[in-house]
Amino acid sequence: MNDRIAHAGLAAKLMPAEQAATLIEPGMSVGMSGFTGAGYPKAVPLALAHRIAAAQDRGESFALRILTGASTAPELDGALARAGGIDFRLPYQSDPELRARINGGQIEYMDIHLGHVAQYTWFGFLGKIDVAVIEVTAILPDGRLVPSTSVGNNKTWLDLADKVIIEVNHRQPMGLDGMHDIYYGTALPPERKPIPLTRPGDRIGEPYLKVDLDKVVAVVESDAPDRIGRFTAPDETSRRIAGHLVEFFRHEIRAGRLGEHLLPLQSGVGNIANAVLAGLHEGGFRGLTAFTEVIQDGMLELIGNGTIDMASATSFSLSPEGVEEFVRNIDLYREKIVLRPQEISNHAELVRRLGCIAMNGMVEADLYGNVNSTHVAGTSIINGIGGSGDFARNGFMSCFVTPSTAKNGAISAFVPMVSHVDHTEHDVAVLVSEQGLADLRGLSPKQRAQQIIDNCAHPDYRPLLQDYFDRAMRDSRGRHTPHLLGEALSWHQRYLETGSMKP
Ligand code: 0RQ
Repeated sequence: MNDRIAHAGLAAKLMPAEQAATLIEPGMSVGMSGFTGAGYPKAVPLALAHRIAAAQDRGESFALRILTGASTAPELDGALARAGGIDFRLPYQSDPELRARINGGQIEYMDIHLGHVAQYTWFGFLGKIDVAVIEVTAILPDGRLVPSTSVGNNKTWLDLADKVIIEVNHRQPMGLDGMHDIYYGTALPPERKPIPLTRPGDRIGEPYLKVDLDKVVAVVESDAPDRIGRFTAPDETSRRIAGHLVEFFRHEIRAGRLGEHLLPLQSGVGNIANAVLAGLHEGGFRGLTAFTEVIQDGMLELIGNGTIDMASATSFSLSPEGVEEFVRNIDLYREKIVLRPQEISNHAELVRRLGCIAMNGMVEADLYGNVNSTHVAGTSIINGIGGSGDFARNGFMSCFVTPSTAKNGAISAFVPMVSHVDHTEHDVAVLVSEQGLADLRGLSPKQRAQQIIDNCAHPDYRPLLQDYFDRAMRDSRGRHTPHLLGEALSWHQRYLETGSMKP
């Protein structure tokens, strides 16, 4: 026994990762911890990848269904994908090896709202969970688990899996103890009750995860950091996007639709989301709250400098510098951060009740405000919808941000028709690029189109979009949402054929 594994029965199940990996058989469904590169198991998946590679060298097929909270890291998604060990994966992912195999057609990938994963599993829509592999910070004397840097779907995997493997990561700071709030009150319809949370900082559950000790088949120790890359410093484009959004919030305060503390913020992943947060501090906002999924460096900074008073999330996604800062001031952050299961952090009921301001990145939007967050040219996935849909559909106001062009201007982020739809025109309130902001609330499709062309499109593409819109207004059979169907996706086709959307 050691101070991180304080339960005698579980300490007796301590074994090397290689031995634990032998408990996972081909064809199993494995629920793993991990969300945006934080709190994923680091030892067992690597050992499993070796086991799978060895089996395949012997000519035996060995692939698994891998379910997580969200994206993990090279030691999990990367290693298992490279070994050919994944045949089905859900939900959000961002590993290049895994992405290549999904887009190559070797892995079936289900892109699902992050807030739906737990209930889909409880409903039985995803089949049986054979094994849970969960990273924790420590095991208490009574067998309860101190969660790690993400909560994600861990409660669901622990509750539903037949067998449980626990990875105790000595690298995770013990100061995490007390930061989590695990709600055990969810039930299946028709027995569901209101979730008693009315403020982002409310604690409605308990700090620890519970596990049926008889199901635990192995305890493994690890000592490795979460692996998250560095964010690029905000550039001129992202600063301008942030500036437009901050100016818009001020306008909304003047119009009496927002108070000076705004409403709980949700902020997506990526460099632009990070820059928008920095813009809020520079814009002089104070006393804000966040009800979001991920705490990135930008959010941590806002908590540290007093811009944000309280943040609720399900995970961290911090650069190495962010981790240093977090560990240095963990006692402060524990007072101001609550980490919850993702079924709660992303719950439609709570997002609607709190009135979240959703701010997410996107790939492209079309003239009418439909948003594609996930696909390049309609067929290749980037990361997945993540939680953007949970917040966009249910929030007080749904904002999507993007540079007006991608790939050095060869791609316009504003196109006649999106090549894939994640968020329909009905769920999108505000679009922002470095060119400006289109407030789509209360507008008809044609009114929205003119706002998007005038305010968001890049000047290189603005005349092309206007020309398409004018001709669609003239020649389209229906004039409610005018389109030239034979031409609507021609920009994407041109990009595939010539490398540019420009004619
Ligand atoms: O690719 O790195 O190869 O150049 O997409 O784009 O501009 O760096 O922006 O980091 O904010 O990511 C939509 C992917 C934007 C992200 C997306 C290419 C571009 C680049 C990244 P390169 P940027 P960001 C909460 C919310 C869905 C999930 C979500 C995302 C790469 O925001 O995954 O919102 N969102 N979750 O070149 C072709 C276009 C493109 C394009 C950008 N129009 N066509 N490629 N790119 N626009 C968090 C969670 O749920 C966990």
